[in-house]
Amino acid sequence: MRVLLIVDVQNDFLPTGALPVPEGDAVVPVINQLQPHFDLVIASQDWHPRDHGSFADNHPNTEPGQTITLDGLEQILWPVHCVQGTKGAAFAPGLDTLRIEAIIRKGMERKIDSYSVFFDNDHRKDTGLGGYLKARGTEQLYLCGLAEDVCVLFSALDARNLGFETYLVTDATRGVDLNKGDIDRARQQMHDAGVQFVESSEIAP
Ligand code: VGL
Ligand code: ZN
Repeated sequence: MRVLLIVDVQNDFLPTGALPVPEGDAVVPVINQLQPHFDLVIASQDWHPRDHGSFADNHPNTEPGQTITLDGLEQILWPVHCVQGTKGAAFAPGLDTLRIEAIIRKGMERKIDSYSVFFDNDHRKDTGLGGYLKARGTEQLYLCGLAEDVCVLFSALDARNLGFETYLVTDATRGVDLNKGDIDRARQQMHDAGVQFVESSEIAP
């Protein structure tokens, strides 16, 4: 059973969005081409309440990019993004959603962020995705989407910890690179954790 997990391909992560990922829109046609080659397609959405603690706007005298302590945990502050029900939180235009069998929404708890699609950033709460994927007989898990050095990274690391044979589709993801080198460091971390790298042409020739 080969599964594709499409991470956070949402308007706010496109180059014109609130938290722009450079070339983020380039992943859409690649992901559409990939989908028919999988037994199961799952997607996630970053889905924050407007008063979410990861928004700089919700803390006086702060700017996006700054780090604060949120409920005892280090938290990078971001621009307001992916607010529940807004256009920014919707899937990117052109993303083929018909084959998506389950959608996991995350980041709904005000006092904790959730980069990984499996757990929040302190592993307090399980989204259930790991159990779902195991129940569905997942053998190989392929990740794609946005952002490579944030939500894709943490999802891939958790996937390895949960024992999945994990792949990153390298041309179906893009990173923010908030601090220069973040994307390279993310790749290194994934490599060290046993994530394998593939190109879409190896899956969908
Ligand atoms: C993400 C920053 C904040 C992501 C979500 O989807 O990579 N990045 N929230
Ligand atoms: Zn977010």
